[in-house]
Amino acid sequence: MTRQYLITAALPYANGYLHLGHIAGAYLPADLYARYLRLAGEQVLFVCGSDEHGVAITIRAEQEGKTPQEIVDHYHAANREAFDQFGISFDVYGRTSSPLHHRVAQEWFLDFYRRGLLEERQQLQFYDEQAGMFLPDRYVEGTCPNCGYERARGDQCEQCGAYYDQLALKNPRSLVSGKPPALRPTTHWYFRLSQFQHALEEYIASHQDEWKENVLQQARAWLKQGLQDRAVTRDLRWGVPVPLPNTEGKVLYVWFEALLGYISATQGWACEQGDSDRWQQWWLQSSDRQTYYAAFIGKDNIVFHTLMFPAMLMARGGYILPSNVPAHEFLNLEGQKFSKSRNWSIDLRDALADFPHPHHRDALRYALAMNFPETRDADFTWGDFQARTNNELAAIVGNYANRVIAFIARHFEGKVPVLSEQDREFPARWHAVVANSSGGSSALDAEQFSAEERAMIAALARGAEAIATAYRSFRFRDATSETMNLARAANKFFNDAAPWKSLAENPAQCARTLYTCVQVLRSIAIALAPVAPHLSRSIQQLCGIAQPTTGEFSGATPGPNVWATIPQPLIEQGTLLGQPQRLIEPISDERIALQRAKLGAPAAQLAPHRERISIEEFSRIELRTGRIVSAERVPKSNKLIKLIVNLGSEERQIVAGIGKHYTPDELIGLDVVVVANLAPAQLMGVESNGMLLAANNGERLVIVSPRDEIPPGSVVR
Ligand code: B3M
Ligand code: ZN
Repeated sequence: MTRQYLITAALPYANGYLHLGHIAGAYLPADLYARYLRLAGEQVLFVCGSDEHGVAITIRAEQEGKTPQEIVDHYHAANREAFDQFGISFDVYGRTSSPLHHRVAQEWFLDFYRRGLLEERQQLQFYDEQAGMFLPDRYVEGTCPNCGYERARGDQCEQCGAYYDQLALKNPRSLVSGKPPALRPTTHWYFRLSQFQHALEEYIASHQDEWKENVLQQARAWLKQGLQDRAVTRDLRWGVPVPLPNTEGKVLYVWFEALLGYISATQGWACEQGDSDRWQQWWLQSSDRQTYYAAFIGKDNIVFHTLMFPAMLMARGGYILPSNVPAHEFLNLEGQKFSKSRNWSIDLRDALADFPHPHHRDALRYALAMNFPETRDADFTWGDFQARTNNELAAIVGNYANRVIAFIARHFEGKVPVLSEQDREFPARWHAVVANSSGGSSALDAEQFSAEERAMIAALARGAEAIATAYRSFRFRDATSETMNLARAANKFFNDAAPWKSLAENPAQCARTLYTCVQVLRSIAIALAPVAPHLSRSIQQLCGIAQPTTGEFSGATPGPNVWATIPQPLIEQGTLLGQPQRLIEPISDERIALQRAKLGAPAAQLAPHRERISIEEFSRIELRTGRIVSAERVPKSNKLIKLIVNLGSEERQIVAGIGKHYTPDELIGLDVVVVANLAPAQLMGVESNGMLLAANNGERLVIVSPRDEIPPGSVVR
């Protein structure tokens, strides 16, 4: 029986840029899972795409003054590129606005329609008379019928999570005109979800030992309330048109068709593979194939993936159901909820732009993985990112790689040491011991391996297994910290084996130690590949591996089980290694301060960055410290102040536009920084011979002043 893994990650709305909360919620965990499984030789298909319909898109289009199509084209491309740069290794990234998806969604709707699974209902719906339109859920706001929250949306309450019919809202108002809406009759089609109550109860119960508690709890709460039939059409123009006669102005409900986006994306992938039926291998049940389907989502999508989608798949018949729905809780940012409107957010694309080095991007993956909101909400802070980059990835992994490579460069001509005659059997014995046992140190013969070697090999074997178990059970924080523990063990091995001592006393032993160190370096690179694929590749290259593997085999062609090789010594003696190098530059306090300063700051007022200049261009600017000796207002100007500034060798007259922010009195005696070689200028008839540096925070000017005592005229660089 073939086994395979279908992995989906919630289709992000193409109505905005992804932020790190989204990434930690669904995409990065899904990617870690996919990459680990591929490395373990499993057959994997990793599916995602853009959710391009619904009012999330039309509202955005109105805000930006664009058409919905322009909006989705832009954000689809932007999000796809950001995912790619961040190393999210989807096998396919589809779009729900594609003709293929429209066809698939309409086909499902018609199938349900013909088989009596949809019920046509006349109903009253909120109608905005001023705007002349029916109001979809998100265009109405009111008081939650469940908890009384006053700004609840038309279909779901953000406060308590309740999910209801819009007519249940109390005190409704239209978000288009702000007025209370009228009620008008309209026709919609309801999916008979209630018919699946029993089957879904059994389905959820069958996973009760395996699924996360938060997921089970939400699903059970819904089942307990009793499932209601749900309207799967809407009065809206943007979306998949209802494929029935006389339904002008009606589209399929976005959630109904978006869930089918996983299937249509797979169909698109199959077509690209040149075998349009191949999608069936992934979605249809079969007696000779076992598909484990993991649907990664954030916690706000639980009901759709544990109840609605399974019901649809059951209704259609012959389809597999999610085997697990490993929903994450929410990630906070520096102690507060992510909020784009308060500018308390980090867009993935901004983080990528500010940290362009692939190893820093991996560091961000690592820091996020160590803080995944797996069982409860978690917090991301820039300080933690810095500490994990500098004190863990750089100081433990990077340092180990550098110690090993540098030592070998210096003492072994940059090649994997050749073992002495007496150690000729060492690699074979190592292979044998990891093949014959799960690496328990008892299996390692004390006569054949030193105490340090025994500890190291056992750590590799046990670590590889522990990490694998953690990945397979969706414990990504554990998987990631166990991975770092391998690198810790490697540093300990290097310290304990002390090759700098044996170098002179016992060269054969020194060679054996460094031979071991390189093997371990490769092992670490493989173990790191899911969380830090770019870094993994660089380390493998350092180890002289020509074709690094980081888990990019797709479902069409599964790869070998590379994970199983972690405890093995696979690099040949004499292999030429890479040059010593710093793999991960530490992240400075300044860069972190810059990131923090962006949070909450009104983004519109931050001027965009300018084109880069060379150091030569910069050196043409003469900056010097100066001390203000006198200051007086320029007559008839409330802005200009005439200053005399001591520049050490001379006194300069400078006219500065700071009169609205400083009084002449408070300026006298102040140390400042002056552009000293600026061409003279006349300001309101007064000559100015230089310029003070000042920063503008959008509201006022702040003069730049040296923090410590410094003689006037000192050069500033
Ligand atoms: N577009 C909703 C969200 O981003 C969404 C998921 C669709 S999964 C089929 O929360
Ligand atoms: Zn509520």
